[in-house]
Amino acid sequence: MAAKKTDDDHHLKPSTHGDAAVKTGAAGETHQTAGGDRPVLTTQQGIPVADDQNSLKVGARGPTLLEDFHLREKIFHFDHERIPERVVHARGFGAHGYFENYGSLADVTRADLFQRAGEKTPVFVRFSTVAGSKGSADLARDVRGFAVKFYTQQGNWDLVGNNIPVFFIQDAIKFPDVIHAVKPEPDRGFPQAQSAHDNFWDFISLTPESMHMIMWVMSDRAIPRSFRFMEGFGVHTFRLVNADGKSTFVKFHWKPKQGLQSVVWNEAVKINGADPDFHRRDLWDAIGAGDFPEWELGLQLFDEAFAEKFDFDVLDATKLIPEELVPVKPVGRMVLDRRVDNFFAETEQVAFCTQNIVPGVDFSNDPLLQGRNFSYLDTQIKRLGGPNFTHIPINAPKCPFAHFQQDGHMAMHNPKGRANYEPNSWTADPGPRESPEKGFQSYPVQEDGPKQRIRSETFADHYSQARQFYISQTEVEQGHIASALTFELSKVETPAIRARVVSHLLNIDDGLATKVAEGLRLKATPKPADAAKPTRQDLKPSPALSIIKNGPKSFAGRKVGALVTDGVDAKILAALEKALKAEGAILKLVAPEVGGVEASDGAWHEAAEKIDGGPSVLFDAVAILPSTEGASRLATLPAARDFIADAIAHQKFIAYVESAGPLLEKAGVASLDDGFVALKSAKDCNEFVVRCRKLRFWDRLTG
Ligand code: HDD
Repeated sequence: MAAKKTDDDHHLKPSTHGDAAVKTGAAGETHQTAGGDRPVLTTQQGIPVADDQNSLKVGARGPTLLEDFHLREKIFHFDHERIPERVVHARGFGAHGYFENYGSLADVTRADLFQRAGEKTPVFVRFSTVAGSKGSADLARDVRGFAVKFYTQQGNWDLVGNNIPVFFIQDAIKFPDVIHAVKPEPDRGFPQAQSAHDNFWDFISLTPESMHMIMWVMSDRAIPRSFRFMEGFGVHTFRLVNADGKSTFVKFHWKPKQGLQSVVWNEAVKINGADPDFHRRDLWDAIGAGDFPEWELGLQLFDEAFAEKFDFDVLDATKLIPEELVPVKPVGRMVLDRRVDNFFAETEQVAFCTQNIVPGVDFSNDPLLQGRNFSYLDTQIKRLGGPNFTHIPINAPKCPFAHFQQDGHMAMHNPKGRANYEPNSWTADPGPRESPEKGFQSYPVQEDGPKQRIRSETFADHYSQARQFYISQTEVEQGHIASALTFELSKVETPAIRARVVSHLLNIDDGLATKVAEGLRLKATPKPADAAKPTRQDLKPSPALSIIKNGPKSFAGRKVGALVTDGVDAKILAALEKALKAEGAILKLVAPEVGGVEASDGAWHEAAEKIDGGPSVLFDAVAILPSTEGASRLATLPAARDFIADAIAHQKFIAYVESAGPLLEKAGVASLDDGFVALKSAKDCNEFVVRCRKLRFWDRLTG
């Protein structure tokens, strides 16, 4: 493929990223054109290519010659295109944006990005699933990674979080075990991107510390509607340190301005088939349409005194601090406003490291965090091929930097001059020197104790917060947790493992354990698992932990799929589109043929999807708008009937016109509940949009 002529173009011009050393040589403009504006195709060495269609042969049907350097280079390069995928979080999607600071946080931190109101710091964010490989589907039931790289004026700060505020394990030494257990089983190499198998649940059932996290991953948090509608959490307790050296503990939160939203499991399974790229496409489309997603960064700040008296250990990553106890203080907003130009260069090569912190931020002794600080640097060397991965533009700081690390594979920042060590006594070009005033200072925490492999007693309560999470959910959400556990354990082939998991659930909530035991048809209820500490029954529900209680106030950023045919009522279509636009939502037309339909006024409307490729699972709500004739035609198409049947089963709001009758009947609609809205006028279209703000008509499930 011919290279585009852009500033970043490595094929045409030496790289201009960051370092003067690489700009030397040619002025950078190609001196050859193939006609018009198109540059001549060259080899990587810049040699113009005359024929890119045929290899060099002896005669028309003779052997290919080894001297064909263009053929050899082209195939050699292709052979080396792949780099190892991430050992976890392999499937991800990134975007650029900025963090805008609300006001000075100088009282708690000297971190430069938090000093001045309104200051913007560039960021790159990568969202991901954990277990699946690079080509797996987006809607796996899984934790989502939420990794943010802040390019601050004092270096890169990576906040490598998840969309769940707690973790499976308390000590990094168990990370390879939990990941081995969830990944495809080693003998058979499956299942892909799924926790519903024996190895995972075997490990979990033998690891009671995972129970709180299990409540989260069996909840709707693990099947988000989109990256845009999920929270992010730094998980660990970190420290903030101010200019006077005073330390404050902190937990980081990202709150989506768009509100929280998830899909239901039956929908997730179908989305994976209909559009395995559902999440990445959503982010790509939203940013492309100028509907930039936004999150507020919030801090939970607390001191040693709070940490001492809190019911749980703040160093235990399987615990959270309820927001009702320590409120989340909003300190800035992050806006994602730019797509990547090149997926590989940016999303694939970005290297997050928890060890990347800036002056004013510091670690805590959380043993999970301490282990992570080794793992991320180590894995980047394997993945990106050497110690110079910071020379890759997406990983390079955007502030001035100067150090004596040198050479290695693919070194791009090569200092000039003689000095490559310090101290040195050269006067001409001595290079950088350390600065006790400006440089990073570790918080001088006093540590003392015997060297030992031990888990603190304060980490021993594995069930109380799991229970607190469960009782904080709405009835609908509790039902989803029970169904998810039942589904997953039904895929487990070993009955003893199923029973062992239920024995833990008995320590969390009797009702939940009973539902799951019945769902599995366990012959006998197991004894509750031995618990190091009894489950506390007195923890109050924390409403902040429910998705449904924290839904959006508007339907903005959501999508309605309208099933249309020739003869669609032009007035209704226009009114619906207008009402959705006013709300900030989008209307997509789904038609029997992708070419489109002719509306009642003779106007032509192109379709976004042919019915087979646009099932209702891809939309937040649907509108059934065929003409009478169209409805009869659609009634013969299984995809059209499924469109409606699924929308009903997934508790979606459904707008319809009277002429849709024959289709609704064929789709098995027996009675129209309050989730259906008849569209007769523009007013009805507005009413439909207002109803959609609730996202789902949950009463259809419980009523
Ligand atoms: Fe991790 C990737 C988040 C525990 C070792 N992790 C990775 C990514 C995210 C997280 C979001 C993807 C980054 C990207 O998009 O490139 N990980 C977490 C969170 C954890 C956590 C929130 C617990 C609080 N991780 C964890 C432990 C270890 C690792 C305990 C090892 C001891 N994680 C890695 C890794 C990865 C990684 C092997 C794989 C690819 C990468 O780092 O760059 O180093």
